[in-house]
Amino acid sequence: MRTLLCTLLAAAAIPAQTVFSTDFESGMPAEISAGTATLTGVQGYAGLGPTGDQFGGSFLRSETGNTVTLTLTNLPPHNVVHLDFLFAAIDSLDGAGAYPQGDYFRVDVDSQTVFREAFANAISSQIQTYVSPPGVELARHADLGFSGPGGYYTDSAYYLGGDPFFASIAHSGASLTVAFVIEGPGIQPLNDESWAIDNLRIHVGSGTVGTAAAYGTSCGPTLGATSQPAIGQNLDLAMTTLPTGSVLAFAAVGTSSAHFGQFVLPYPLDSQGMPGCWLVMDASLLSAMPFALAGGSANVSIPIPNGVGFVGFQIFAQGWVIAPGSNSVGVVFSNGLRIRIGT
Ligand SMILES: [Ca+2]
Ligand SMILES: [Ca+2]
Ligand SMILES: [Ca+2]
Repeated sequence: MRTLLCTLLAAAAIPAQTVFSTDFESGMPAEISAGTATLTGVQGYAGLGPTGDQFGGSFLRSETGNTVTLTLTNLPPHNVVHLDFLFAAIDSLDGAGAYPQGDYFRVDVDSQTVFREAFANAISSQIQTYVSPPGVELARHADLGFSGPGGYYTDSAYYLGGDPFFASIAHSGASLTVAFVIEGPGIQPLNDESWAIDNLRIHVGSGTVGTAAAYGTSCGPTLGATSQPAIGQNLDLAMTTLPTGSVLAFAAVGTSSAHFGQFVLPYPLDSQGMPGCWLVMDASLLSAMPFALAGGSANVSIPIPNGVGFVGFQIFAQGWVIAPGSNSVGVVFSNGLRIRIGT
């Protein structure tokens, strides 16, 4: 079944591709125009980051007010770009406000600003506008080297590539320009405040926001999704309003809500002893994945393979429940769920 799913989905979308990657260990990449930024040892940042993607060796360190630009050309077809990098907020960056406050890390894609947030390290009352999602903040107000320790010179580290925002920037052109800068009214000299990036990687692919929407008619149970369908994640389905006496519950998943063999969907099951029930998908991928029954509801997690090749694909799910006495057959069907797999 998994093989079938993979085969079907792989044919449906553009595969992911890494089009640029540097850990800044082999000199300045030709694609980067660094201005006054230099390759510098990472000092106390070494080892911070998710497994396999940690600060190490050298990174590209810049004073505030200086722009670092990455230019890529001849990109393959895509509609989403993932800016994947580690970000070091070094020394006394001052957050939002007026001088010495006003230190905004800004990222422009093809000259359009896609990110501009203030970072604050110096004192706790300063305003950092960036709110990091889980897993993104690696260190905050820590002494990681450069100026200090002590005084205003604590440091912070972030895996900005792990922020879903940076993973799904709309872009489809054959060339890409990404400009990184800390700008604003608060810029100060290198040894007062600075920033750096490491493990800069650019991935392109096709990106889609996952959705799950109910359709069709139920003759008892209600099917819904409790997580967003996304590659590499479990899709969590829940059935509620189960008939009294339900003993087993199953999920069926298919690729069509229009045809099941020679039958046109939705197909009424009244003549099969299940009045008011309808078959609303073709069950071509799964016909009987069991739910866990608990009280009056039922839950199942369906793993979605981790590959951008699966993004954008549409599948259809329906629940069915064995409930003796609910009708002459003892089986009832839920509504359908139209599911689009996202990133
Ligand atoms: Ca490095
Ligand atoms: Ca420091
Ligand atoms: Ca400042």
